[in-house]
Amino acid sequence: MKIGWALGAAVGVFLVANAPMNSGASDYQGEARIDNGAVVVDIGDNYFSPKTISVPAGVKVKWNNVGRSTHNVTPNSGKSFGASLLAGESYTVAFSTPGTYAYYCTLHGAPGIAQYGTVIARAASETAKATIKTKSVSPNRTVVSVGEYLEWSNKTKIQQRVSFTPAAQSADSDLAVRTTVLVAGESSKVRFTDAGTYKYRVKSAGTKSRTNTGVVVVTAID
Ligand SMILES: [Cu+2]
Repeated sequence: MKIGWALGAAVGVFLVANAPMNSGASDYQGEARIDNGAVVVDIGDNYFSPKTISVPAGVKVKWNNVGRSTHNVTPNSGKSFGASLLAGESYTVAFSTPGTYAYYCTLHGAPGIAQYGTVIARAASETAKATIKTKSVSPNRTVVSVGEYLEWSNKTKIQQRVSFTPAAQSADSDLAVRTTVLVAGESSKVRFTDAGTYKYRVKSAGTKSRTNTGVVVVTAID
C-alpha cells in the first residue's frame, strides 16, 4: 500500500471534484440494485459505485458506464473477466467461483488506488458478513437471497448499534427486529425474509459517536 501513496495522492487531487462523497454519515449513494437479474455497478468519472459489493456466487454483476469517459474493468491479477467500455456501454459477467475479485480501471486508477473496486462472491454455504470498524463497515453493499443472513462483527472497542429500515428478522426467532446492539468484539446476524432494499446505520456508542451506513439488497435470485 505504501508504494501507492505518491500516485494515490496525485490522483486524489483531481478526484476530489469528481468522486461521490461515500464517506458521508447518512449517505446511501451507490446503493446496490438489481437490473434484469444482475447486480449493477455504475462506472462514473472516475469511480466505481458501489466500490465493494458482496454477492452470492453465480449472480451476474453488470457494470454500466454512466460517465462521459471511456473506462475499463481490469482484474488486479489474471484475465478471468474484464472489458473496456465507452460511455453508455455495459458489461455483464457471472462470478460462479467463490472468491474476492479485485479490479481497477487502467486509465484512472491502479490496484487499490483511485478508480478501483471489489466483488466478493460468496459460496452458497457462506453467510454474508460485514465488519464494523471505527470508520467503516465493509463491505457496505451486500446482496443476499431471500431467507439469507447478514452477520455483522464489531471489531471496534465500543458498543455499536445497527438499525435498519425496514425491519428484518432476528436470527433465532420470527421476531421482527429493527435494531441490534453489538458489544465490542461481538457479532450478530439478522435474517432477511422479504425481498427489498434495506438500509442500515451503524452508530457507535460513546462520546466520539460516529455513524457508518450500508445497504442490503434482498433478492429472489435463483
Ligand atoms: Cu476509468
